[in-house]
Amino acid sequence: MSNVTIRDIRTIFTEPDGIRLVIVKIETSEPGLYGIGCATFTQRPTAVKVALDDYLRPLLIGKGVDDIEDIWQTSYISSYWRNGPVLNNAISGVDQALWDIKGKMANMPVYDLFGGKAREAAAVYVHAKGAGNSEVEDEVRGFMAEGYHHIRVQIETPGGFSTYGTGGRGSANIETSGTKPDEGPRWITQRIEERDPNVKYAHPGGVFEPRPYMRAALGLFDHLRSNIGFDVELLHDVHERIPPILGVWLAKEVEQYQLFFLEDLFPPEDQEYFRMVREQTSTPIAMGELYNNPHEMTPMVKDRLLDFMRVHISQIGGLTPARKLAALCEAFGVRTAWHGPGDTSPVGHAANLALDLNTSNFGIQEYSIFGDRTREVFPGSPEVHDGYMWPNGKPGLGIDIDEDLAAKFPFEERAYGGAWSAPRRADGSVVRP
Ligand code: GCO
Ligand code: MG
Repeated sequence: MSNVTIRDIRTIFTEPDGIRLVIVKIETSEPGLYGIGCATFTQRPTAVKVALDDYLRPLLIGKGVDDIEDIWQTSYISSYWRNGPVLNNAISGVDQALWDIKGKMANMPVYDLFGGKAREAAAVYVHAKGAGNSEVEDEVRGFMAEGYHHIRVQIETPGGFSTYGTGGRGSANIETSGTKPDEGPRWITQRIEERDPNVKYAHPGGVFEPRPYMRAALGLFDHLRSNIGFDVELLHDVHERIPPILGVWLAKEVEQYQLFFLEDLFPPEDQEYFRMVREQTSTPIAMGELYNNPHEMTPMVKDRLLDFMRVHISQIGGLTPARKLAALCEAFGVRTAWHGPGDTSPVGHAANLALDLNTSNFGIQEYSIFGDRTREVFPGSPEVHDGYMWPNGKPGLGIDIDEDLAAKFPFEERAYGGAWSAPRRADGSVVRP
């Protein structure tokens, strides 16, 4: 038992490449000993800071750094009501920072604290996207030439919406991932503009219709398999946007294209539909980034309704709960595929990597290519080459933050406070991600 205590807990905001990142830094009673953790909830960053400054900091200052499990449990119940993404992200920042500290004290990487490596590096997937089949094909070929074996493919939907979400080369395109459609089925563009020429697409998130999207996606898979073949693993993210029964149909239709996985076919609220999918197709299913509590995943795992668990580690409270969720998944043959979009900081990616290396039921690691400035702000950011993310062997999470440089990239002003800008259907109704 060390006598090292938590001296201060600070929240650091930085936006080096157009995505708002939230980092927690725990300074200890030991001069020069500190840890960092990811608490990035890019749509609600200031709420996470309030949760840290006003609630966790007063609770934890002066506590010993050793007992991470007790600190996690104490923090989790300190709000009594079960946590959502804001409180969980706050706890995650503390939790990951404490694992970082413990590794530094033990002079071991976090994956060694967990029991060592089950593999040398973690296979990653990257994001290819485009307005048409050939554009996506070019991106896929480019990534294959760079050594990637797993590539997520998304295509702009005729009539409006880029189904990208975030990702790609440091893309900032989270809040307004829609586009103004210049073409697409006339009944979409025409109907809105004929109804009221002044409307002119008052949908910052774009217009999304299920059938054009599904036709475009199936056409893309057919094009890629016909032109590139089956020696590359293709993934796709439905992003929860289509009516459930169409999701059942789509999961069957894509079976011929042998996807590595089909992600977020349904929103969490409709997860019972996965039972229909499991009875009708062997398309590998990925789900989880929108879950905020590990217990939401339990029914899915125990009934083997998914193949890849896609939880966003900071949304469920950090490495401490994530390790347990990975172990639960192992018992049911479910593999990990931790969420790793542009709105996960390199610290969060380093935390993902610690589990990727240690857990035997690793599946794949999402990697949203860090922008150059982001890499500079976070020395020790995991290196990626030949399609794998590699550890640097340094103690703790093996990464740091250059606070002076981080301060040079303050959060930019955003419309609507940086809210998630959902697409709308042609009739103007909002599409729930
Ligand atoms: C993914 C996710 C992201 C999310 C984004 C939300 O699979 O990477 O769907 O694209 O949309 O993380 O902020
Ligand atoms: Mg997703």
